[in-house]
Amino acid sequence: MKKLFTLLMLIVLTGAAAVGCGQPAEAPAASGEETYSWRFAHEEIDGSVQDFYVKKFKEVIEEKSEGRINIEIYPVGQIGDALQQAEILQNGGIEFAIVSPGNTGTVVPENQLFSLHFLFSDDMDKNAEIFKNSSALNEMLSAKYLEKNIQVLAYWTEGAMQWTSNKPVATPADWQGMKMRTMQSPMIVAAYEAYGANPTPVPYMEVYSGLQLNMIEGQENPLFAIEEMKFYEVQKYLTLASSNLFMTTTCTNPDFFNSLPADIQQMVLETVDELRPYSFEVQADLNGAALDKIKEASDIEIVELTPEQREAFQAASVAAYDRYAQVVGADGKAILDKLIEEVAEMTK
Ligand code: 6CS
Repeated sequence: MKKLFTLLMLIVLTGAAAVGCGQPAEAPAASGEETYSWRFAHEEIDGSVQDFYVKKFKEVIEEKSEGRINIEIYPVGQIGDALQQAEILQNGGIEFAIVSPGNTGTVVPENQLFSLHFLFSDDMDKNAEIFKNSSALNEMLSAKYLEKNIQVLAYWTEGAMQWTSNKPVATPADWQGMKMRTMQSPMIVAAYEAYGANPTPVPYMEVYSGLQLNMIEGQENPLFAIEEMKFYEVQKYLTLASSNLFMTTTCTNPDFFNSLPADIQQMVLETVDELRPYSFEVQADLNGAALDKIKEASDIEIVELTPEQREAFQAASVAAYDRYAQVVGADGKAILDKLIEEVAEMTK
């Protein structure tokens, strides 16, 4: 059924593109007076980090191009769920999408290194440097995406992951047997199995009802998502774990991108580059405001982990690193090893 939906959307969107895209048949060096109409899909709702990011992309590139480029935005649900959006991007039915590793570990298995806990720095300035300059990400991992017909333009984060649950969680043993909701990448499941939890993937739009009906007892997300999806209404504890980063990527379809004139390609790359600091500001603002909003709106108990408690989780998370190497294989292991080396270098 899901595959059929993706196929139908692809036929509809590809048909629309043929009529409205205004793309030149061959890729000239400069774009002249050509106009462009591109579709940009993301995985979240109005007011979210991705919503802000994509609206900013639209604003910047439409202005840069003096109105010759027009961006049409599709939030989650309009052309399927996050995985279906990624599949439509692969097949050329849309030109751009925000593609999160948490949703696409079955498409690009190597991207599941982002599910590993305590991989990046707690210092977001350092992380900004890593995302921009890491060759493990921008060369090795991006090559894996390209093999699947997805071109990554930027790796970025929507903030640190925090946990909500029905039972207090301050040690790995507290996760024992808990029915934890995760996104669909298999390695996220493995990351929580390393703590003894009983994780199960559930689509984003079904998490609230799953928690409400007690079919699941806990979940991870950045604070802005916990607030805007109102998970705090149906959970008793919020643990400020910052165990890992919610990572995402700005992606394009490579065949489409390569068909663009050089000056238009350059405009896209510049826009993505200009949005790097913006992505960090937006996540900091939304996540910063969310905690106060959650406290005002509920009596959810906030648990702050001590450094020693975080160290205990870090020690337990090592099992998931071993599992990543087994599941993803030698290429994935080489990317992870290189990334660990680069993170150590850039954070010393
Ligand atoms: O937990 C999820 O499934 C989702 N969380 C966020 C913050 N964005 C989209 C994603 O699918």
